[in-house]
Amino acid sequence: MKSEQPQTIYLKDYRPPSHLVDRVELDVSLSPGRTRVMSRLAMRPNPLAKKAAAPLRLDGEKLTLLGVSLNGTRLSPKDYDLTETALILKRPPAAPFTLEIETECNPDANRALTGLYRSRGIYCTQCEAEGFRRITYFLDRPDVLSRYSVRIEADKQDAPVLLSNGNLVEAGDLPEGRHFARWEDPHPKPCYLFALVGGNLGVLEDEFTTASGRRVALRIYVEPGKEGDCRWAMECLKRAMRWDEERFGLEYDLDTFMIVAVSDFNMGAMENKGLNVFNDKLILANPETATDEDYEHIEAVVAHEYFHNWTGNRVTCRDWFQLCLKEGLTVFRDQEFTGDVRSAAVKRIEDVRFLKARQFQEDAGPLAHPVRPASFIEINNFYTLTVYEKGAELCRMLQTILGRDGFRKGLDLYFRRHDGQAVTVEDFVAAMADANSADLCQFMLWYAQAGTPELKLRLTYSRSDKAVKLTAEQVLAPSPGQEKKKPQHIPLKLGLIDANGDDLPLKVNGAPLKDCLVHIRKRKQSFVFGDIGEKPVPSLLRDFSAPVKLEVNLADRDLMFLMRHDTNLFNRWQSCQMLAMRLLKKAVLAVKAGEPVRVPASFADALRLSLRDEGLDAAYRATLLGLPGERDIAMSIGRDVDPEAVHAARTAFRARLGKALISDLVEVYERHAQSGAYSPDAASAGKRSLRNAALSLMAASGARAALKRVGDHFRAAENMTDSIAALAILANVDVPAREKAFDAFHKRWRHNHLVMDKWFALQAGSPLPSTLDRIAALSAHPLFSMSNPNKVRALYGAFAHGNQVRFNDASGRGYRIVADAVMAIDAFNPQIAARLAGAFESWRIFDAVRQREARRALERIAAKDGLSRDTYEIVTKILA
Ligand code: B3K
Ligand code: ZN
Repeated sequence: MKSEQPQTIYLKDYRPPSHLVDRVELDVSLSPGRTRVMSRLAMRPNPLAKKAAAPLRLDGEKLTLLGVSLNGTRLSPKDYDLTETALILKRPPAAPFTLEIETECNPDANRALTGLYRSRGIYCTQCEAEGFRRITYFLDRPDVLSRYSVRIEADKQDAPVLLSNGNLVEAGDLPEGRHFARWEDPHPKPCYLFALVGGNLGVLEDEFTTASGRRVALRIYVEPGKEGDCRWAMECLKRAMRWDEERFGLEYDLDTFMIVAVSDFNMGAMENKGLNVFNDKLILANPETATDEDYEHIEAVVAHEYFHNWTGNRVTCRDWFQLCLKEGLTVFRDQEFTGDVRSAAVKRIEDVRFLKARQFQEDAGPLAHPVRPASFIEINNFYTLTVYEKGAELCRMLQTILGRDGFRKGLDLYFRRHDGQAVTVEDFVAAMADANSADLCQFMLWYAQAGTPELKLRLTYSRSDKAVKLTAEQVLAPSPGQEKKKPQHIPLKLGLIDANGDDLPLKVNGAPLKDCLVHIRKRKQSFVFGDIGEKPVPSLLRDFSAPVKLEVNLADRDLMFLMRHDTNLFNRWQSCQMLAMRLLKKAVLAVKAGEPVRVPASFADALRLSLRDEGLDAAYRATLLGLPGERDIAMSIGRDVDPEAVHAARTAFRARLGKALISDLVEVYERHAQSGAYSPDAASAGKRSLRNAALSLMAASGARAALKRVGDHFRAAENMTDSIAALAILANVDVPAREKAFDAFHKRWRHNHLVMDKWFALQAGSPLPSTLDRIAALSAHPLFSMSNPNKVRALYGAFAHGNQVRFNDASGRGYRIVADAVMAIDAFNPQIAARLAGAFESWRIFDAVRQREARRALERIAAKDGLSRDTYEIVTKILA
């Protein structure tokens, strides 16, 4: 363990910056091992800072200081303190001043992929959250906004393309084969939005005319030769730009918008002003190499980063505790975008499925934290599902409470008030409240209290009163550091359905209920709906109107009725999931008792009806076939979980269900065969998704003919979606066709690093016991690399986060494999190591044998010498 304990930073300790930086002039001379950075800062003391004449502390890490000048006079080392993490000017002037700092850094040695580094020879930067301090000494915090002018110089052959934020104002050749470019960004920005790129890049160009008639040049830069694979991303970008104008009245504000795709990137993408940098996985697509899922993902992330231009860049965060202000809101916006350009119901289902599987898990474990955390050790650990996904749910609840127009009014006011500022969650919620004259004080608790509220609903019908009584109780379990919690404002969208499947009008005290929405504000509260002539079936939490765990007294037959009749498509799916979960948990008990697993005929019949319902679109029907996953089942059981039993139960359940539905599945499979050229559009993708879901369930039945069909499907596949669907099925079964398929796939795609990631991931995710040996072998595969985050995610990420049964193998070997990887990666890329270590977060839900093994692995990591702050924080919190 580290000798000195990493420090915790608290929201309550926020102080305004001591100084402001009005202008930043950077002169960067790129060279692989020694890049020189000259920084010229126009600074002044911050009038809002409390302490006058405070020393000026500039953050800096892994830099070599070559010189400092103040107002043109070179400083001597006695004028400043230099530490591992800062340059401190002891007596900065009280009047505005110019500070010049010359430093050197080493992009080639940078494997942490934060600051300036090289990815396959391309210079690029990643500054969020605190990477700028690895480029030069600076007030590296989001509430210091400056105008930037950036001159970049490099070897012309090595880096013919030189980019930074804003507009290109000058470029030219220099002696000795070098050249330069100068970029100016007219918009003041925090340094985390700074970006610089240099390299040999091809470009795909296009144009967009904004609603007010301004022409914007669009450019996507990528490794030469891959420009054609950027076409989809370009289309998505234009769709997103149009959508933001139409839905939120937000136009782009520079003359150019650039995206650069690189292969080594710690996350998905980054919204640097006017110069987004992307993981190439989220840009490159063609039908042969990308699946429908990849296409949809690219669409969402291109849109997300673009949307940040307003929610994040024009209005930014005061401090990193406010991260959800930009991330939750921007995720909400990208979800709405996808819902509008694809199927809204399917998108909502996908998002809720993800939220419940992953964010609820985070909320239930040792890493639980509020959407706006109150403290952290390492901010990079807080780019979490809670901040992003639950953060988006809070925005969605605001829209549900205020209505679509009300939400838009709130957002308009937010931009009117705060354009060009660095603000807080309070500012955002105040704009929402003020624009709608709404009281959102209680709503603020959603930002401060961690954990998923449990919502217990009881419904009773009184024939004599012709009334339905709904009793709601919210239970807020303690989470780390929060023992007692206050009741939250839970918007509950509901319907009452009569025997014909029609929604009954909802009346409370004789008045129609607005938006079919009740507001639960107390710990226990009841509502009475009158004028109800017969006992209805309630449809509750429609569209998942709040991120809560729903518990309700509905019988299996009610759920089946809802699966068939609910007018709310989301809730048909939700009812199906609730019922399936009940049955799967029974299946786990059966497995443990050595009894056969059963699938009630009524459940199979209900699914069959939906499967045959041509009124439902294909993508939607495919979601119904997706049963709760092993992780969902384990979480629902909650303690002393035996993952082998969960796996066996779910497998047996699918086998039974597959058998029961076999002829329908074959029929669906055959009817949805596609001919003609591949198109990534939602309707075609939906058909492939239904067809492949049918194939998967068919194969689960174990029928020989079905497995043969999988092999045929693999060989006949004309696009990556179908290939991967077949390979994913084969990955899970121990048949000779499996190895053959993986070998053939490897042979065909070994030159495409993105496709190979899929090959690694499918093997790592396989529940077969041989997977543990396979991981060891794959980690030595010539195409595997520990320093490429995509490869680490494909192999170790898919294993630790996605393979419950083998990661939690009773032998403890799964834990050991991941712990070894965490320690190896931690030595050079703490962010990636910490994220992988997070896979241990649920260790306490498993049985004692597994807990002992997990603890051992965690303690081994914690004891490692020189462990990074990132991994230290995750591992100690998980062990606490
Ligand atoms: N804002 C970036 C994430 C930065 C993560 C830093 N560790 C991408 C995004 O959410 O849009
Ligand atoms: Zn984002």
